[in-house]
Order: sequence, then C-alpha cells, then structure tokens
Amino acid sequence: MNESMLLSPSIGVPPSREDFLSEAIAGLSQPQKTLPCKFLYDEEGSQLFNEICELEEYYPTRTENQILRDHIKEISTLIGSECRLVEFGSGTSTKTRHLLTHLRNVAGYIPIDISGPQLLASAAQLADEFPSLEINPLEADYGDISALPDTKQKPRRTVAFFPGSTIGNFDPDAAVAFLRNIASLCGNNGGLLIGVDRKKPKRILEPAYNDRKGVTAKFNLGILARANRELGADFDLSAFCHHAPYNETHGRIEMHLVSTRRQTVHLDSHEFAFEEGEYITTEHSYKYTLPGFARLALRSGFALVRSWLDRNQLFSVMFLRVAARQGVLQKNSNPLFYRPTNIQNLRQTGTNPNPYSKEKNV
Ligand code: AVJ
Repeated sequence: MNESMLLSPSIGVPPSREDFLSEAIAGLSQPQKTLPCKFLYDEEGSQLFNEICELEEYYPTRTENQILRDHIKEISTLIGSECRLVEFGSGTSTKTRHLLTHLRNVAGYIPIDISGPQLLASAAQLADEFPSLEINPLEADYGDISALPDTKQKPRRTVAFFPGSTIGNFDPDAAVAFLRNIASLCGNNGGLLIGVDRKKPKRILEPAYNDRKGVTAKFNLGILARANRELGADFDLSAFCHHAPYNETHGRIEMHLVSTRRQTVHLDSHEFAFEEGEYITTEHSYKYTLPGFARLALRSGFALVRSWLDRNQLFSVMFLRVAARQGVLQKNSNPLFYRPTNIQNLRQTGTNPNPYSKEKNV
C-alpha cells in the first residue's frame, strides 16, 4: 500500500562513463587541471559526503537544520499548500522530512539526485514515512534538467528546494544560469527555498573542509580512485594529497588534489604530467553575503522574500519568488529587500558579538 505513491524513477540523464571520460580528459588538459565535482558523488562519494555532514568542523549541515527547525512555521506559510516540491541534489532527503511534515497538502515531491542507489533508497524510505505523498524521483545531474515530471494532483505552485549551499559549487555566472533554469522550471508563482553559506573568517572555513579525521581528504581523493576504477587511469593515490584553502579574492573554498612529486598519469591514450606541488581543482564552494546573494538571485529572475540566519550568523536560508520579469527591476519593489530580524534581535539583546559585521559586501 505504502509503495503505491512512489512512482518508478523518471528517465533522467545521469552522466555516463563516456561523459566522465571526456570531461576528465578536458579538465586535465587545461593549464589549471580540474576534475568536475559532480564526479565526486558516486555511491561511495555520496556516503562519504554524508559522513562529512556529521563532522564537528563541518558546521553547514547542522546549522542549516537548526534554521529550518527554528523557522519551519514561517517557511511553510510562505510556501503555502498544494505545492509541487522539487529538490535539487536530494541525497538522503534528511532536511526535506521536516519540511514535508509541516507543509499542507503537498501535491508531490520530486527528489533529483545524481547517485541512483542513494536516491532510490531514500525515496523508498520516505514513501514508508509519508504513505499518502506522491514521490517521483529523478536520477539526473541537477544541472541538466529541462523538464520536471508532472504530479497527479495539480499543484498550486512549484517550489524548488536547494539546501546545503550546494549553489556554492557553481562559479557565479554558472550559478545565475542554473538559477534562471530553476526559475523557468518553476514558472510563474514559483518559489525557491535555498541554503547559502556565508562569508566568514578563514579560521572557521578552512577546518570545515580540512577535517582532522581526514574524511574530506578521502572524499576528495575518491575521484581519483573512481577514475582508476571506471576509466582505467593510473593515478597513484599515495602521491596526491588533499588541501582545501579559502581563496579570499574569489570568496570560495577550493578543493585541491596536490601532486606530492613529479609524475605522469595515464588516462585513455593521454598522458598528463604533474610537477611537484601542481594540483587538480575538484570543487569550489563559494560563500556569500546576504546582499551579494540577493543581487545574484535578482540577475537570475528571483526576488528575495525573506531570509533567516542562525544565532551565530554562519549560514543563511532564503525564500525567493520567481520575479514577474526575469532580471528586471519591478517598480516600487526593492530587490534587496530582506529583514535581518535575527541580527537586530541579537544586537538588542547583546547576546552575540556579531564577529562578522565588518565583512565587505561581494
Ligand atoms: C555539497 C557542495 C554543499 O561545498 O560544502 C563539503 C561539498 N565538499 N566538503 C560544500 C563539500 C567538501 C559541499 N556541498
């Protein structure tokens, strides 16, 4: 009975081995070598990422969860009833459970993830927990979606959920292109609930991506192991090490795999030479100020409705609506409108020294 509302996965387009091969060759052929971060998230990588979320140094997951819990009533009211909820990069759907418990009369939930096994296991689990919820999973690269599956119940609106600050993986121009696509997929009256990590001092950011247990290192090196396994490359995993510095100029964490010696790696018919200290960039994680992100959203066809912060102002969750005309300022509306109620409250009560108040806007 429970499974009846879990639809079989819609035909998505998860990247194939050929995609991995051609994108790896293209990335490693650049002067600054790269491997696209989406290939970090196979079954093993997704599991390691789940472990990262539990690390003491990795503040984003628990902080965002706390924000969602603290403001769930207001968030549910803003989203409203009968929405089609679409999650980009749903993983284990942990954050969504809370939302699904509070939203009224959800028309359907569409989790999208690049890791098929994790997607299907999580969707089956959710179907058990929410027997009357229509779940329509989509196995795909969320950057590559051109249409969304319909739900049986006609939704009043479509709301995208994009938690975790995963938007930070995109360079700003690509983030705009991605958000524009979300705006057009959601259509008029659409909404976006998004988690965005804030700019903050290196001393907090860097430990979050260079944890003492070495889980992030294992996660990062996993992409080389995957290239060896799936593409027949010959990366020597003991000759690369993980390093993730914060690049203040660009406002982003950069995940690097540093070659510890001069070496040559073979992939397909290609040879890639590494100097000692040369590195492959695998992932960027951009950090934003609130006004900086609101401007980026505006360029993408979204207007900020409301934003929330945790008490330490580490992370933000924002609710945006699809603007009537993409990227165009509406008369009598302030695109940067947000009420930093938390900041004011904390200043009034004096419970928080607001250590990041001096930061510059992006
Ligand atoms: C999944 C992109 C949100 O950037 O914080 C965590 C990925 N990489 N530690 C992030 C990640 C290394 C994570 N996102």
